Parts: sequence; structure tokens; C-alpha cells
Amino acid sequence: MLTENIAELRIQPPSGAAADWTIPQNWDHFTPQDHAVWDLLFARQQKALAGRAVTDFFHGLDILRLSKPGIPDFEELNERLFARTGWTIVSVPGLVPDDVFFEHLSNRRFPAGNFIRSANSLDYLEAPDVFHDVFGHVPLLAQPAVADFMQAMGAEGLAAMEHNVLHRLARLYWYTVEFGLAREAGKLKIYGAGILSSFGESAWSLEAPEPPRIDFDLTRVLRTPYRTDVFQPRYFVIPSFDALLRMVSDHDLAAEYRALIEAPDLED
Ligand code: HBI
Ligand code: FE
Repeated sequence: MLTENIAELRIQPPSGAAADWTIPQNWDHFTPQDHAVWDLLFARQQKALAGRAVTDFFHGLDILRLSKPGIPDFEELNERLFARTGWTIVSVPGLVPDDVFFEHLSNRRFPAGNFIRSANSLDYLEAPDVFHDVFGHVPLLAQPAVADFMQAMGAEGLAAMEHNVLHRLARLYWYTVEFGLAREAGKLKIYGAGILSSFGESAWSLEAPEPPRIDFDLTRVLRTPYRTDVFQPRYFVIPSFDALLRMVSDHDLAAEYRALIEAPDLED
């Protein structure tokens, strides 16, 4: 049957990519314009995030301040990152299949798109580029609890795929890793990479009157669909990265999913 055949089709990596979809970063292929876009985005986000991002993000940013200007050379970056938390950044051509993505995370490898947006579309992204992937995700991979949480998300992603409940795990990933807020010394701060790498959403997420900022609740998150095409209509707030890690280390997510089989989705 047609649908079964489609389900069995395995998408192959593009030519030049390894079986795990990685490619050499080939840092020298980036043009001066590519590096200028990185520098511009970096400076703009540093300003936009002052006072808005969690402290650990700024600590982690230090490891991105490398000797060469522009897009980080992963060889140099990985030396620093690996020494802190055992994570490595690997280059991929762009979006990779879910199983490939989670397999990398479960081995403490973070796939980063080996391209950067163009200077005339600084705010529009169809697929995650090296700025989102490295500026947004890498600083917090130097934080031990986040490093462990991300690895757990990889393992949980693979498990969720096997049980046909990837949409549940994807919601948890979305409302934490990509668009999470945290409370720090009583104030709301940003830690999600989708916000950290977005000029507009950095301010919107914390200061817009519209979106509710809801105390993190695992069941509620697993029941809440998300939008990928607009600034988020709601955010979930964690009390700490240790609490975030406990969310996956102290909970049997498979049991949570099973308990929600009949539960309707929630809006707000
Ligand atoms: N591939 N390169 C890349 N980056 C991602 O963030 C990514 C992906 N493939 C799948 C995927 N994310 C999603 O399945 C997760 O965000 C849930
Ligand atoms: Fe991301």
C-alpha cells in the first residue's frame, strides 16, 4: 500500500554527507560576507539579550569568543565545549531526519547547519542556520544540567519515535530547549535557543503583554500544541536547570504519554 511504502522510505543523506548526515565544516568555505552576517547578528543579539538572558547563557558565550572573527571554527569551539561538558558540535547540511537528530543528541553531539542566512534576510529563516544552532544552543550546552537534559532529550526522542508519540516529546523540546523562559532571582529570563537567536522575540517573550507566562507543568506542556510560524502565543517558565533535568530523570515520560492518550489538546 502506498502509505506503507512511504513510511518505509528512508531519506538518504545528500551526496558528500556521511551516513549520520554530518559533513566537514570546511571553515574556509565561508565568505567574508558570511562572517560579517555572523558578526552583525552576534553584536545585535548581545545587545538585545543584555539583562534578558539567563546568567549561564552569558557564561557560555565566552566559549564562542574565539580567536578568529566571524563564524566559529568548530575544531576550536569543540575543544572548549568538550572540555566542559563532553558535547561536540557537528556540521550538517540543514534539517536532518528526526531519528538522525535524536541519535546525535543522545551521543552528546549537536548538529549545526553549515550555512548562514543572507544579509538581506536577517530575521527570516526556513531552516536553522549556524547562527541559530551555535549562538542559540551552544552556550547553554556548556551548562552541566542543560548538557545532561539535552542528551536525555535525544534518548527520549528515539523512544518516543518508536512508540509513535513523537508529537509529545516535540512539545517538551519546543517549550524548553527552543522557547523556554526561566525564573532567576525572581525575574523572568530567556533560555530557549529560538528566542536567544531572535531579535524580535527577545523583547516580545519577556515584555509583550499578550502571551501568558505559565509555570512549567509537564502534563500541560505535553497537551499543548505549538506554532512555528509566529512569535509564541505562550511561554512556560522553569524554576531552574536542575528542575528541568529532574523533569526527565525523575519522570517516566512513556507513562506520562500513556496517561494522556485520551486527553484532548489544550490551548490556554
Ligand atoms: N535537524 N538540523 C536539525 N536541527 C534541528 O533542530 C532539528 C533537525 N531535525 C529534526 C528536529 N530538529 C526536530 O525533530 C526536533 O526539533 C524535535
Ligand atoms: Fe534550535
